[in-house]
Amino acid sequence: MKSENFDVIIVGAGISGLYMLYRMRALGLSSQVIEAGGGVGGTWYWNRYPGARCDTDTIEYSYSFDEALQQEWEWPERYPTQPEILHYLNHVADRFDLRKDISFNRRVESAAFDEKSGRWQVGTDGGGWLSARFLIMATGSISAPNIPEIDGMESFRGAIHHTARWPHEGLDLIGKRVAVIGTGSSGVQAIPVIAEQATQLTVFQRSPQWSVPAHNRPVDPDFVAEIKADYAGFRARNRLESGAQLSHIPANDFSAAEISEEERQRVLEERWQLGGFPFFGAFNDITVSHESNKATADFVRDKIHAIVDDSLVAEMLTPDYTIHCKRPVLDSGYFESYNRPNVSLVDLKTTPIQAITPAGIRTSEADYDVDIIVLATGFDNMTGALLRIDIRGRGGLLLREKWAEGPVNYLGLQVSGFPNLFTITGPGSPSVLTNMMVAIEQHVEWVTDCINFMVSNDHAIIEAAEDAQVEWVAHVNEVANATLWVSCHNWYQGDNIPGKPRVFMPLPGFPPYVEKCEEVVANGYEGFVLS
Ligand code: N01
Repeated sequence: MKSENFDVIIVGAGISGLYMLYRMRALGLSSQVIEAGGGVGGTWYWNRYPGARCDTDTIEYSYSFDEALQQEWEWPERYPTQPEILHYLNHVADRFDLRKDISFNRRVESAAFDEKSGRWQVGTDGGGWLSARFLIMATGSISAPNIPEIDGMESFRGAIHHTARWPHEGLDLIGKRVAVIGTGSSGVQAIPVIAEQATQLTVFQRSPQWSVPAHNRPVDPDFVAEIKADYAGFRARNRLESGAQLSHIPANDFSAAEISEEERQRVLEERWQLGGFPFFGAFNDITVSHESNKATADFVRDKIHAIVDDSLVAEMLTPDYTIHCKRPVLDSGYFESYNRPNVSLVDLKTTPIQAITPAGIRTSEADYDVDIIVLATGFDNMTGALLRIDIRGRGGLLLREKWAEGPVNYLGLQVSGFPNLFTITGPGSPSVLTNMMVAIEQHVEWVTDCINFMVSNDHAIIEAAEDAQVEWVAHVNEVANATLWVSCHNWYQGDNIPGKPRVFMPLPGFPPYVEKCEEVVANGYEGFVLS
């Protein structure tokens, strides 16, 4: 039987976990990935809802660590579909022979630091214990589904499916009456596809979205050839020059305040035609300037009203908060769906859901009979996947207690009192405000260098210092508070989860963050205690 004692345990076989395993192996460390799912892929293994697709261009939503890998892989379209990304991640697992060190269908339920041995004891749902010197939480920022508690849910005669737990065998929606609750990225992607299949689709909207067209299209082979001629250069520019944004097309270098109304409209229309995240870069200050933000929002408001035939429905679909404050959403025919005769919209702000009944959904105003309810209700983001595990550090301190008032850590990488435990793209790091691929690679590489340093220098323990952590949390708050991201209800601040402490979790600004991480290392792991 395989030993259950390792140098490194990695939780999760998604994009982070796979790359972490590859790096740990290269250091010659015995490593094991524990994965709850039946295959690799993390978010792309679980999120199989109709229309699921990434909203970052394929050319940059892929690993950059291996030149041959990035040269050989061909993506067919501008944005990859969920099956294509899963295919890619399976290819990576095979190409680097990663599966032999991954334990599938095994969920980590607990992890406790043993102060005597300086090792982590990890408990899984299959029973038994594993132990390791280093514990790396590659559990994903957006992976713990949010299943709302609605009265009567268990009484529903039909089926209820969360978008992130979609049946692997698919779901036949032809001829069905379908309800979708939630209009975030998942709902907005699923709605146009479901609308084409279902007899009747009723969308239950709590907050409207400033969605912009994705403009998906086949990739241009000339463009790809040009990138691949210097892929390393393209990646480097993406990482630091354009700040690991969700598009390689940089923002314009002016504010709305600097140009005339006519020029604003021209620039916004040009960006609208580009589609996707470049739209939000029409001005260089949409996340900090009310003027640029309002000009952009007004433009999208007009677009929504131009697309949606029924002006009352268009009004219901138009947000009243700052644009780009909630995580931006891209769509392919979302607003157009509401012009279909089989699609209707229910505004939960004016008519909240009261219960799920055996026949469907009851709001304060009406009963809606449906066959299938789709919960596109998102996730307990950034902290959920970590806090659903019983993680105990020094003295048995529970991470859940340490984070009772919100997540605290140093660099988004380590929590004081939890030695040798690393979080990949944890709260307090740029993570979800960037192209996740870039943020993940940067974290995996930093952790690899750190572990290599420890092993080479005979250090047993690394742990975030409490004072460095306090300073870091204050820094994250200060940076976030200077932006418009704190001006609305969004999941960056945990607003979507009842009772979750309201703390802005990701850190805006990738290049300064990378600089800080490098400076910490250059100063001998400043802010960490090594022993
Ligand atoms: O989740 P969300 P998601 N009753 O939290 C509503 C990434 N992603 O799965 O806004 C009724 O954004 C909630 O309302 P409100 C991306 O980073 C990327 O869509 O909280 N409604 C909201 O409308 C994204 O941001 C891709 O008021 C309830 C919706 O449900 C993140 O994942 C694709 C409710 C949830 O939206 C999460 O996206 C998919 C309740 N009790 C996801 N609770 C791409 O790459 C919540 N809602 C394209």
